[in-house]
Amino acid sequence: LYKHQNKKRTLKDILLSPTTEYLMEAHNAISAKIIEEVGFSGIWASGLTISSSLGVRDRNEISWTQVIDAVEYMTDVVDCPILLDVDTGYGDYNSFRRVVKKLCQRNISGCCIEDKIFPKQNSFIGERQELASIAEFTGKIKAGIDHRENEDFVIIARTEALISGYGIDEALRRAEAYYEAGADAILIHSKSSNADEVLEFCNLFTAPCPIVIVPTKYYNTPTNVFEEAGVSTVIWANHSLRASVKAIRETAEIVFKEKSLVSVENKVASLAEIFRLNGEHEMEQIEKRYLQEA
Ligand code: SPV
Ligand code: MG
Repeated sequence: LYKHQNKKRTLKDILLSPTTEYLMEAHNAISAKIIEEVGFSGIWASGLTISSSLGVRDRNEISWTQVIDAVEYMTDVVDCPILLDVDTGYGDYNSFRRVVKKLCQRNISGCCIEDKIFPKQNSFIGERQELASIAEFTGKIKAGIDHRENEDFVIIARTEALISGYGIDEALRRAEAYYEAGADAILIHSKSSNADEVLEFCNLFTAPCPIVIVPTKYYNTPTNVFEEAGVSTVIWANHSLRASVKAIRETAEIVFKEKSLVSVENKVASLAEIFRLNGEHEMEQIEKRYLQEA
């Protein structure tokens, strides 16, 4: 009851906390629940992994209402905040303000919007992806800020300037403009295999604004380097899906080959664990209260 009032911490708390915080990817309710139970303070609802888990590309092939429907299963089962990847905002400033309104109504804690062109492509494919103009993108940020219905709702502006090969000056110019437009944090994305450009950005971006990073490609950088650079929040962006894909394939291959469950039974989650995760135990309580003997 009154679950929505029980969110442990807001996304704003996480972004503004003095120490570096970590969000981990989830793409459905069961992965969200596991991520929260493990101890993460929040969840990254990834566009890449939600799309991929539904069998489609990270190119806005599912509609934004389908994305929100998918995320609603996640918000239903966790108390920790969920940051939703809304790609480019699914259209212009007008589409984005409606998205923000609906996310607030569905109790999603915040969103991250990127400065590319609809329909987007994933940052790790293609060469020089086109960026939105600063004027257009700051208009979108402002429209989102003006239409949030919950004061704790967070809008993170993500610049793809480094991804698109425009260099550090363009990334800084954009980040400063997005901060001025009201973004609660800046996500600086990079596809470099080392953290040099992201660390340079952290050093030169002096606005009093939290910085968020996604070290998918520069995963070798020790995490304390990000902490020392003052990074607010690190997103581990796709590892739940990648872990489950590998585990499903390995299990299926063994079962297929051996025509038997014997060697996998102790390697997969127990059925009891599945019933625990789907909340089956609560029915005992609820039946006592609502299921009267005739
Ligand atoms: C996602 O997880 O969908 C992201 C991060 O946006 S990335 O895949 O690196 O673009
Ligand atoms: Mg994405």
